[in-house]
Amino acid sequence: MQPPTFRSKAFQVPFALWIPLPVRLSTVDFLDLDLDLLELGGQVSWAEPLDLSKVQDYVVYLGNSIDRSQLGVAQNSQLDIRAETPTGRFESLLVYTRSSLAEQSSPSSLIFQDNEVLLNISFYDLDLDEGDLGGLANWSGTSEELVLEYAVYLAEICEGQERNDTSDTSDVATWENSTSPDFCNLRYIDTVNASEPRVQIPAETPKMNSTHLAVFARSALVEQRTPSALLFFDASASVTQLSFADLDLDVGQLGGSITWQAADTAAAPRVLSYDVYLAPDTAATQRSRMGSQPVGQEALVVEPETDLFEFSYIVVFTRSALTEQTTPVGLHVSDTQATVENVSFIDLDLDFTDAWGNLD
Ligand SMILES: [Ca+2]
Ligand SMILES: [Ca+2]
Ligand SMILES: [Ca+2]
Ligand SMILES: [Ca+2]
Repeated sequence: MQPPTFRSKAFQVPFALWIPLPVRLSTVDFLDLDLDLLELGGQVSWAEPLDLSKVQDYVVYLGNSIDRSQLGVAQNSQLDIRAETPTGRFESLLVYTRSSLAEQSSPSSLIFQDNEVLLNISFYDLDLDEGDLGGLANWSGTSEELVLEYAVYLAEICEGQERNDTSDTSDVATWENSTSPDFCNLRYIDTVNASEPRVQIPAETPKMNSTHLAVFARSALVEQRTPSALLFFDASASVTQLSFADLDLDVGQLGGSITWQAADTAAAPRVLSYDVYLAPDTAATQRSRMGSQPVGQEALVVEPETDLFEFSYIVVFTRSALTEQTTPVGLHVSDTQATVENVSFIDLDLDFTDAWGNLD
């Protein structure tokens, strides 16, 4: 007897073959360990009849009231369903005992549960540079019964995602094209145990073209093909309107007040403090610390006679709970007042000289 395929019409057997066997199986058990929707995988098991004398083997199908599709034949009381087996339009697992003459006429059956893991992911970016990511990603909706671990990636939606299936109308294509997008250019972040559904993404992780965090659940059998995903927010927050008037009249020395305005981006609430440095350029890979201020104090006093050394920029970095920015806002220091124009300049800034005593 040829097993029907998925595309078969209602399964029909010549009447003469329906010879009932005296044995009927008890409970059929199955735990779906393929964690994608519309896909099954795992072990079907059943209790064998006490009298095995007439039993040759067991035939397992996916089925519904009018149709069925053979999954396999088992010699004992279990059958492994390979991962990624499409559920198709079926809702039950059917197990028939088979003698040397024929299959049982009515099977033992189980309405299976198609398990799917769909996570609710969140990520709070605390790397305040645009294009850098860093911070905690975590998720809920976990099932420790089904999931052993999670693999976490950065990903982007594949080009030409809007594929319609007019060219391929087979059943299989219909099942495989779920509404969730496919992801491309996956970049591995980490794998974590199911009991710890979170990942610390290190600061300075380049965003590149990634738009999503993708989390694949892994069961004892197989990893999901369709991940849960989050369209993440790349936080960025830099100070604005950085300014400084040098009131120290000596060449090569600074004195005065550096002022700036708080970041004006959506991520501004993630800024906790500001770090101020002197640097030779705006990249500020080399720098000399001047001081730090908490948010709310957008100014730093530079005491007179502060040496400029070889530096020519004041740079201000924002700092989050995770890290300091990589790319600061910079201001070229104009140290030109310290020439003959300085007399009139002093007259304009009596408050400053009061505050710091007499200038030399
Ligand atoms: Ca799968
Ligand atoms: Ca499933
Ligand atoms: Ca960022
Ligand atoms: Ca950074």
